[in-house]
Amino acid sequence: MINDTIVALATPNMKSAISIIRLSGKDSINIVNNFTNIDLFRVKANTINYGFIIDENKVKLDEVLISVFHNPHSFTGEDVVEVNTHGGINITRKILNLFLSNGAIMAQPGEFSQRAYLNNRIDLIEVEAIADIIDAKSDKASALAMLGLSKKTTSLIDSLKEDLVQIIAQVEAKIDYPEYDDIEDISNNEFKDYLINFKNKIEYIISNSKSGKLIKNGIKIAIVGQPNVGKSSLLNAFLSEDKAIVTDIAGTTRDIVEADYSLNGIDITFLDTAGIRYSDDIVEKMGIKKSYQAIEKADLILLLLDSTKFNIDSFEKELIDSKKDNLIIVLNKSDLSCNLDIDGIKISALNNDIEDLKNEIIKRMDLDINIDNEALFLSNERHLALLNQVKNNINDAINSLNLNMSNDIIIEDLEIAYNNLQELLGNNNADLLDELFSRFCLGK
Ligand SMILES: Nc1nc2c(ncn2[C@@H]2O[C@H](COP(=O)(O)OP(=O)(O)OP(=O)(O)O)[C@@H](O)[C@H]2O)c(=O)[nH]1
Ligand SMILES: [Mg+2]
Repeated sequence: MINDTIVALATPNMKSAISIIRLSGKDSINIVNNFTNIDLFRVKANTINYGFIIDENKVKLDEVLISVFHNPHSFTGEDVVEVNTHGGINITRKILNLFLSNGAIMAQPGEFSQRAYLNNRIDLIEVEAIADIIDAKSDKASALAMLGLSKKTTSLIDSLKEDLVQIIAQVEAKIDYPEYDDIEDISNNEFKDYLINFKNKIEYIISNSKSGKLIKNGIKIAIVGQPNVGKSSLLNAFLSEDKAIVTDIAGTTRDIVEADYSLNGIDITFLDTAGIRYSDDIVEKMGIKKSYQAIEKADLILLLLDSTKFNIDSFEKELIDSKKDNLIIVLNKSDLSCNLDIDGIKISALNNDIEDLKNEIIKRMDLDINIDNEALFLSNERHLALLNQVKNNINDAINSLNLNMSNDIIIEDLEIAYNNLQELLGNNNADLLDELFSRFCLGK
């Protein structure tokens, strides 16, 4: 199997309070044991032990804490040693080099997790959950990743596989032992009901996954409109700080002002844009071009209108028509007189009166997501693609059933569906594994 002992920094390569150097592999205890006063072959597993790292010349390099984890009870399933050193860049590198020149080799990014997977300590869903936890930028994104780590996603897939096996077994029994009366025979209609039920479950998960993706990736909201309608004021009202420059001069914002915000635990990136109008000014024109690009890349557009005006512009009309599914019309300056006869959310950015708009965003983007409920979210594109394939496989089976095709053909569709579910948990597709593990940082 895997013979090498790998080593890497498990903490960032920068000055910090402590650094952790992690080794995994059959020589890891031996390698570190040669350079410490602690007898690592005798210490209790999973405990942390005080001592020193001492080099070949008997020079004490650092005062450290060392933990030993015996296979298979470690993250990788191999013998693992973790050395907590002081977090100086030089001393950490020195100790790392000591292990590298005495039997350990440098780990590739993700190699610790890869070994955990290859040693059956974790399945692919957990591998991805670890990457997601590291990447998570909001509370909900972390909670979502934890679902993957707590095996909830794995047990969901397992239960779907079990359902499918039950269905396949019943049909197989019908084909193989038609003469046995005691095998419960299922009618085509019953069979179809099973399949439809199963498909509904898959569709439910797919629809929930929309929320999962939102939680994981966050959303981009572009604030657009004519100059001086209060776009930058609105951005500042959300953030409760003077992030963007606000003046009563039309054309103040020339570039995109980007800011992070959290609404209901969901990560939001606001894009405050240059006011859209006809302009001869080269710089302003470039800014307006960027405003249109922001419109295209946004998940949601807040079209800000000045409610004291009497009518709207043609570009605003076009935007409302072409983007109606992901656009909210916002009537700003509602503290003044409202002359615009158009439906929208009334706010006053100047007075921080924006609660109604926050609620509308939550409603429109379905941000009221409760992670604690039993609904499962698959936020990962790979999972979703496979689940969609499963859905198609089941549809094929239902169609074959409707056409009175033979049970063998139907079973074939169901077996493909089963394999797709299996692939969610991991197969031996080497490209996929390389791609997945390379997303990790060194030492993970
Ligand atoms: N009365 C009132 N004035 C507002 C409100 N929001 C913004 N303003 C004023 O409108 C003017 C323009 O505000 P900005 O936030 O700079 O407008 P903008 O849309 O970013 O403008 P550009 O960057 O030029 O496109 C400023 O004088 C603000 O104080 C509001 O809700 N009520
Ligand atoms: Mg502005």
